[in-house]
Amino acid sequence: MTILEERPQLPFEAHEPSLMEIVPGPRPRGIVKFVTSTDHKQIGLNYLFTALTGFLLAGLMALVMRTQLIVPNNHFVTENVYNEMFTIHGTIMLFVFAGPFAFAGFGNYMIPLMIGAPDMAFPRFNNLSYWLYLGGFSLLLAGFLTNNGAAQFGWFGYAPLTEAIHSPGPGADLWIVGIGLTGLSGIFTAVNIITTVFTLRAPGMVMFRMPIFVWNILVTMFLILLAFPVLTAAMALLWIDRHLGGGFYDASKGGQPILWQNLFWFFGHPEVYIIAVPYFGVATEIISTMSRKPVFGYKGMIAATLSIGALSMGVWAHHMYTTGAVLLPFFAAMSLLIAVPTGIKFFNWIGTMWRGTIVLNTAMLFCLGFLAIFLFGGITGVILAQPVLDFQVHNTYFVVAHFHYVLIGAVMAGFGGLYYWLPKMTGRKLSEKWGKLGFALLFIGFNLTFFPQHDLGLRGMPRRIETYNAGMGWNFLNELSSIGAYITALGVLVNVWNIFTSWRNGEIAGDNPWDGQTLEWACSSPPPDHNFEALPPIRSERPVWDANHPDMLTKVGH
Ligand code: HEM
Ligand SMILES: [Cu+2]
Repeated sequence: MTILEERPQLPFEAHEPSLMEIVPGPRPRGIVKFVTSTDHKQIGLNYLFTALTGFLLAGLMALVMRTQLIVPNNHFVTENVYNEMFTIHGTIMLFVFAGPFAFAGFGNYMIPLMIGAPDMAFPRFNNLSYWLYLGGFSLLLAGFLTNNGAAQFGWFGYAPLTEAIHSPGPGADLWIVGIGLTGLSGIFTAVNIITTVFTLRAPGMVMFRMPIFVWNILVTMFLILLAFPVLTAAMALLWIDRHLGGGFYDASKGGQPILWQNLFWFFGHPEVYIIAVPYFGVATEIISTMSRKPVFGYKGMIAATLSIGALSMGVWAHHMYTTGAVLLPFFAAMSLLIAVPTGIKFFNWIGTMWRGTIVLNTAMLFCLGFLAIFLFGGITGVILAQPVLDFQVHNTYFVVAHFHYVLIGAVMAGFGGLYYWLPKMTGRKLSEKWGKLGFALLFIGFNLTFFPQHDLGLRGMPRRIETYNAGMGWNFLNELSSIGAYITALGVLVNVWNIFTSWRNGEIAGDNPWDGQTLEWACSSPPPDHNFEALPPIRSERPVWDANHPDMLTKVGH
């Protein structure tokens, strides 16, 4: 049937309110804004602030541990307290700080700006995600207030140690629910970001013109969708075991403790990339801007990220070599394969800097720090991926050194991101003088803390011990490591102080302080509620550069 009549004009259609119409009246401020805002920028800031708080608290716990270990036979804290410390330190660092800082903090703030969107696809859902995350963080901390204290079984909570009989009391339950809530929050954020990227890109912003940071977050969000539900399920089963008489992980009831390890690491290995891949994106943006060049091998970079994502789903059992329950050659081969796309990325980063006019400011220094530290962690990773070698150093300080190199490599890029993007968020630059000092302290302190731990591992010092005897040959290296931790802490303080003072008194940044290339530099600093007054034409992956340097247009090969 064909309708011949004109569609009747309804009166309200004439001035249908535009999506971004400014609501008149006073805007919420301060705490009310913090609680109620659905603006992706405010929510991004909430995440950044909360994650940094987590970093500081977990850092304090690290200092407690390193103080305990500075001399042999020390009694600074008891064994139980030491166990609580490494469990909650690890859990907060991973679930509250390192992951959400990048994918939810920078991700929320930057993705709509980078693709020319007014906000996220589901702003209220976004607000809910933040509150779930804050709730999870609070529950993890609440464990310390209970009679038996917080959980003490390590961040990967191996069965059967987590069963009610071995870990009685609410500390372990708070840990389960706390992780569950941050996991739900991550899943919701993933749904939100994926929808935003697929549906809200500005005209001209085709997928292959999106900044690498957006691509990396997109891949990360798919990894979250694949991995986090498995973690939630594992936690739910554990809860049933503890409270409803289940026996999933309890051999005496016909269950299998190794089931926990499989479920946990099926999540836990991708988690490493859920943490790292967004920081790869941050580093790529900074390196390209500060080298004043487009990203070298843009599509190769995206392909490498996609294959890292895919491979990372198939290597979980390299955490379980010594259980005797896994097919060693398969998991070793898969693990080694991941070095290939990661290597491609390193070549692309170097290629981006190659013959560039490099601006060696604090943000860029942090990226160079990231390259060096992450590379080193990657190399010890290749060592650990060989079963014959892993059997020697499994559960020693060699492993502690390895994963801190990987994770703190990522954190370096995160600090770089703060120096790079805070001017957009606050309108003010951070002090370069304090920034460089903060970088130097962090870089030196970090290496002093963790480099000696490789040797400690080779000398047989097991991880997760609260003290050791004097005659083991471990004294000097532990002393170095603890001194390094204090220097690292000083470096963190200098950077945090710089952030807060520059927020008020820093040099005014202007819209585009770094001669940036991607869309976030086209709006004012900080951006208005609706983000953009006008968009430059988007004809390549660096529209702002093309608009500002018409003589040096990006060659578009696609
Ligand atoms: C910056 C200074 C840091 C210091 C001094 C530090 C120190 C420590 C210490 C002493 C342990 C316990 C080792 C043991 O007894 O086995 C530990 C464990 C751990 N740390 Fe850190 N850490 C730092 C930063 C980080 C960061 C940034 C992350 C993650 C992003 C992280 C993640 C972990 C994890 C996952 C564990 C394992 C916990 C467990 O065994 O269950 N750490 N750290
Ligand atoms: Cu792994």
